[in-house]
This record gives sequence, C-alpha cells and structure tokens, in this order.
Amino acid sequence: MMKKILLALLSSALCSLPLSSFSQKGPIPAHWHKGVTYEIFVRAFADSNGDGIGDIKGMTRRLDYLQELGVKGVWLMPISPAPSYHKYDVVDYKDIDPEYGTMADFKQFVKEAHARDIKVILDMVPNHSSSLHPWFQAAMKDPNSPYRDYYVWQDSAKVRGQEHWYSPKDASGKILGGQKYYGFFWHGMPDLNYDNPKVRAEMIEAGRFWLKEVGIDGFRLDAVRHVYPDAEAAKNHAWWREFRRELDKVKPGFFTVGEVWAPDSQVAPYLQQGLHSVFNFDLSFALVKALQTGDAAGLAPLHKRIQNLYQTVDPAFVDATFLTNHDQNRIMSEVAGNTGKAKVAAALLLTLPGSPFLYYGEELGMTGMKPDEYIREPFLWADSLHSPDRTRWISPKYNTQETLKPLQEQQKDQSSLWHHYKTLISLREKNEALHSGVLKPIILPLSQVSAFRRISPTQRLVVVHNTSDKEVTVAIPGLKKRKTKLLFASQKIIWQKDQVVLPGYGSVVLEEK
Ligand SMILES: [Ca+2]
Ligand SMILES: [Ca+2]
Repeated sequence: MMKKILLALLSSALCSLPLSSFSQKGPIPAHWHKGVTYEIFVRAFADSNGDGIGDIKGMTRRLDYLQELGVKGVWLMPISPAPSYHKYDVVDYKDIDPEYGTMADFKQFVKEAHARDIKVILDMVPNHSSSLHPWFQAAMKDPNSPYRDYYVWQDSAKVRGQEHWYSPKDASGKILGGQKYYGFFWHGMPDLNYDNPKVRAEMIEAGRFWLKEVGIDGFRLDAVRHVYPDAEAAKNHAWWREFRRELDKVKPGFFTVGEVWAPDSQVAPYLQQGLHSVFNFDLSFALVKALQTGDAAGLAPLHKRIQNLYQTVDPAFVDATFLTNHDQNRIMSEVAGNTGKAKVAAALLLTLPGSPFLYYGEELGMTGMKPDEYIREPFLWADSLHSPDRTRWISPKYNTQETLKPLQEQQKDQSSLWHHYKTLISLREKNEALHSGVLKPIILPLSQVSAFRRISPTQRLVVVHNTSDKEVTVAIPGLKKRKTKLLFASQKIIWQKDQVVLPGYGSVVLEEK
C-alpha cells in the first residue's frame, strides 16, 4: 500500500513537469553511473618536453597510471588557447593552446584513452570569452561590428554601481568612452550575449567540433547558471535544452556534467533540461564538515534527501559526487593533514551513491589552500625534483618531497592513501550495490558514525564509517555475523557477537547473505 502511495506521489510529481522534460535528453551511457572520473589540471599533471608546463603528451604517457588507479573517465580543465594560466578565458573555442600541444597530440590522447576504456570530457566555458578573443576585440573597437552584439553592452550613464560592468580600453590602457560591457567574473572575461542566435550557434558549433571531429565523449560545463543571470533562469534552461537537442544530433547521449554552484533546490531544475548530471556541492560541503567536526550521522540522510529531490526531476540522473575540486581547498588541508580522516573521506565518497569525481593528487593526499594557484600544484610522480614528468609551472608551497610521499613511494607501500583509493575504486566497480544500489541510511545513536545499506537486485551491503579517532562498537539492526562476508575493512575489525568494533577512522563494507 505504502509503495502504491509513493508511486502515485512520484508520478504526480513527474506529471507536473513539462512533457518535454525527459524526451529532451538521450539516454545516459551506463559508463557514467559505474565509473570514477579523474579531474586533471593539465598544466600541473605531466610534462613531456622538459619546459616545466604539463602537456597533452605528458598525460598520454600517464594514461597507464590512470588505468592502474582504475578510473574510467577524465575531465580536463580547459585546454583551448587562453592568456591566463588556468585557461578559463578562451580566445579560440576550436583549438588547443600551443603550451599544451597540438590537435594531433590531443586526438592521439583521446584514441589512447579510449583504448583503455577511459572516457574523455572537456571543460567547456560558454558564459564568457577572453577579452582578447577576436570577437571581443572587434566588438570593442567598432560599435558597428557584427561582433558587437556577441557581448552585453549598456550606456555608461545607465549602469548603476560599477559591479560587473567595465569600460573598454585600447591597447595603451586608455579608457574608451561610450558603452560599458558586462563581465560577471572579471573584466578580462566579458559575458557572451545568448540572446544573439549567432552566439548560440557558435557554441553549438564548438560542441560539434569536439564531439564529432575530435571524438571526445562530453563536457563539464562551466558556470552553467551564469549564462543568463538568475533573474532570467527560464532563458538559461531554454539555452541548455537547445544545446542538448542540437548536439544529440551529433553524438546521441553525449555526457554533460554541469557546475551549478548553488543549493540543491536551485540545482535540480537543470537536470530537467539539458544536463545529465550536476556536481553535488551540498554533499561536498557536508563531507568536509563531517570530517572536520567528527559528526557524520547526518551524511547518509542528507545524501538520500538530495537524491530523492533530483530523482523526481530525472530518475536517471547521474549524481556527480566529489570531495573538493580545483576551486576549493584540497581535502587533505581541510582535514589538517590527518591521513586517517582523509581515508574516511575517500571511503565515504567511494561507498555512497553517485558517480565520484577525484581531483588529481587527492589520491596522494596533496594539500593546498587558496589562492587558487596553490590548490593546483604540480603532481608528485617521483622523488627527485627533476624526476621525469614533474611539472614546474609554479614553485610549490605545499607539496614538496619533504611534505608528501610521491606516487612512486606510495605505490610500494600497501598502507598508503594511494593504495586505499585504488582498492576502493576497484571494490566499487566490482560490486553492483556500491555503484548502482539504492541508499538506505541506518540511524544509530552514534554521532561519529555514518552507516548505511546499499541494495541492488543481486546484492545487499552494510557500510560503516567511523569519523572519530576512537574505537566504536556499532550495533546494526538486522546484522548477523554468521550471515555476512567481509568485503573491505580499512583496518582490522573485531566482532562482539553481532556487533562490529570499528577502530578510529575505520571503514568497513560487509555483504549480507
Ligand atoms: Ca611541456
Ligand atoms: Ca552570462
């Protein structure tokens, strides 16, 4: 009866959505439900030619590493030509920055990634271009240019306050009179005008180019909710529907994961439109907080609540979960360098539902705090400063051989954070309930414990994490020692009859028979 009521409630919730909400999107490739994706800042990852700047050939050489770690996808931060070090200010949407290599290098990378069953998604930055983009240069110099309307202008007198509006300047820095342009993030990144159909066509053409001619699998979409301001959210949704509709003709079901940095209620509508997946910022914040405070009891119920909300919008959505990304302090710094906490954080991420995204170096326990450059430091491959592939794009403040064991050493040490990640990624992939099962939070009178079941048609798991440094005895309702099989324990556990004694910062995954 309860089930019937729930189904009725769910179907009425679905009927209240526009009829087009599901038909807009092609089916999501199963890959994204099952696999772990690895975010790479190309500049910091692997250098192939000794100039100190990470590059595409360097990444290609390290694809075997990614395969060994067990990831099934990579998200590359922007690789198109751009004046800044981070390249979120594009000057050519259909090329590769020469600092990173050539288009031929990149096509080779995609081919070799695919040969290892690793999908490739690229960061796409549709909200703004660089102020050095030829479109903006033409628009700025000549108000009658056909590119003038590619951007957002307003008469200086009408601009109230200075926030987001800037006067164009000539090459010598002299302010040009007349109208001001809109740049939500920075004066060097003028917003594109999506009311202009030519701008929408340009961005769809760029999408077509990468999906069809280069052969990538999808996009991480930058600043999704800023294409139009929040007050014009309906136009924003219409744009993402158009993007999906047009590019599904090119590569049906191409993957999209959106950055919608907002509370879950504001995020959910994007799933109804063009996107398969959105980053779960609320869970990221909650995970970090749980590790910092040691109060983890609310994690699984929170995750369940967010999932329920998103599922009413799109039952097939992919929940892009993560600990921290390139815009946030690194998780190891958030837990003050405590490896025990970092291990629980990883175990939570990889046992809760979702399609987990790792940020490069997280698996080594790289630290880093803002400003942004220092959360994007060189990956430490091996011991010596001049070890092959180590980038030198910035002098590291946090991650040096004195402060961090490089990959080569961690690979030799079975107790390393790196082995912990590798083991959990493999466990997640091999166990249906871990990658595809539903989440059933287990409520216990222990604030330091996060406990839940993961249930799929063929498997039933009990997962318990201890976010404190003290041993804890956990009584899981219905759990019988003789009917369970140990699938994973980060440290040795002890049974007291049917209760599990979990060491400090311990995680355990049990299969119920
Ligand atoms: Ca290089
Ligand atoms: Ca905008």
